[in-house]
Amino acid sequence: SKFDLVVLNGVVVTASDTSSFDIGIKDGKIHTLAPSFTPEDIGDAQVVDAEGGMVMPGGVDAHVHLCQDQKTGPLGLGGQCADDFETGSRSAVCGGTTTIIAFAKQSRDEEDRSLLKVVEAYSARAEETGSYIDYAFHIIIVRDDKDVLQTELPVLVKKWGITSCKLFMTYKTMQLQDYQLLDVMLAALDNSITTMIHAENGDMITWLAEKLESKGMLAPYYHALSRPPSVEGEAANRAIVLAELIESPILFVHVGSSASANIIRAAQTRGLPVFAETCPQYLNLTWEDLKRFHSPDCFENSKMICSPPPGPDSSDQDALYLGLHNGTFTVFSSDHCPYKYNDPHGKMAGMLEHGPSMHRASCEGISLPELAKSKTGSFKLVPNGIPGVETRLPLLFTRGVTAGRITPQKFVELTSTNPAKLYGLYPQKGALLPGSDADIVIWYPEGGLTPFKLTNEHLHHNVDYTPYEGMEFANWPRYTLSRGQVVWANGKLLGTPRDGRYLKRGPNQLGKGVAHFKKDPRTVATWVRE
Ligand code: DUC
Ligand code: ZN
Ligand code: ZN
Ligand code: ZN
Repeated sequence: SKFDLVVLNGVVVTASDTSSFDIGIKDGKIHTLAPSFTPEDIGDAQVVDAEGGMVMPGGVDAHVHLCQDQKTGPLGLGGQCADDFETGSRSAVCGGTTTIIAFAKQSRDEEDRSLLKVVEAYSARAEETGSYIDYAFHIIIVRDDKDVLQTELPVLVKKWGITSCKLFMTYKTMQLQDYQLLDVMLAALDNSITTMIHAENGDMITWLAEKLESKGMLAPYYHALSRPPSVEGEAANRAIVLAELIESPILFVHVGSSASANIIRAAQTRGLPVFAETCPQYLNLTWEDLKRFHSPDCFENSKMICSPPPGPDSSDQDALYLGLHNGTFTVFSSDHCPYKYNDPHGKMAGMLEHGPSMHRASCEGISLPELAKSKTGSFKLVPNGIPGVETRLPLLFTRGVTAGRITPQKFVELTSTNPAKLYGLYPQKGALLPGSDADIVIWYPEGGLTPFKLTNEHLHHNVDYTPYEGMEFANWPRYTLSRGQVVWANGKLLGTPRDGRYLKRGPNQLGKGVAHFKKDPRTVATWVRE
């Protein structure tokens, strides 16, 4: 017949429009959108009836950590990601996400000089288990070997389609100084690679953490106090100044505070190509969540440690929702950074140094200054990160779309279309155009799902908790289609880890800003390459 599969009776939502359409899929791609198919159109195609539910391009989650081990952990200070490509992609697809971009990470070890070797090793990890959905890589660069940048960046782009790198302004084992940031950013720019920045002032954090430690303030809550919003704001401002100097686009990942969002918005208002990402934890958690479990000092609160931390109170959440609405934020990603709680390579790494757990100690009345002396545990040793690849879409749907804070179109733009454009996957991904991959998420129609309270048992990651335990969800992806196959339906996983393919990406399609139009011979960007 004309189509392999048809999606009927859906309210199709794209980044620009909402309209009732039937969708015909052929050979894994979108073939036709029409107001209503006739029986002849449908023929013997497989039918998915959306029953009036919203039908959107599948989620593109451009920020997930998978298979990062002790050496290459997101922090570089230990910790082992609980999810590999199989379990991470499984969790993603059950939450409506059909594309993930994960981080291949260089370390400071000499054997990691070659970025190509780093990527090859990471790719082998993905191939070992396979992935339920299509996947791509970013590269994290922590050294500025000029020879490597010169010879290997072009190969990363051409051979691997890796067109984005992440640079860190904090963490001893990853932090680049301003000089190095300029070096790598310029090399990236010359290869049309988008620079993603982890903007936190590493020296401020080290200084504050030492002060807290000397006072015995080691409980998980103090992680946030070691990283007040100005830590992020200062680094964001500095990175913008560096990027403007060489007229480089720049993208801020995991923006957690209004301090940083305001600085980013001011730069955007000046016409600079500054892009930003925020994540579920910053819209749904505050400093108070670091005191939520058991007792304020209990180590169990380390479940909520992530960097940057969420803002002190809900005023930052309101500011970030505003930023989603008004365009400050280009993309909304999970920053899925999966550590188990009850695992010596997970959150418990924060208290392994000596004997009894901080949990027991704090709950048995041993004072924290005493613990500090015995070095039982400390927020400084806890791997930073929380899981969220599966809850990303339903959380934003419930608290953003259902609550009326953002439109359905904005939801699609932030979770699918813009990440596809920003990371060079559009219109293969992030769109429902004829010829696009038939990656589709279909929501329950209104009243089709009774709102429910989430528990970790609902989820498909390999983590032993969710930060959103007990939160009420108004909707959940009912069907997920990946390249035309129904891989998730009514709570059942139908796909396999052999379904996903590696994606080579192109350059950022969101533009370079007005700064690039003035070719003044006095500007650094003009003479620096001569
Ligand atoms: N950066 C991330 O991107 N994720 C978790 C921790 C971090 O520092
Ligand atoms: Zn980061
Ligand atoms: Zn306790
Ligand atoms: Zn991350």
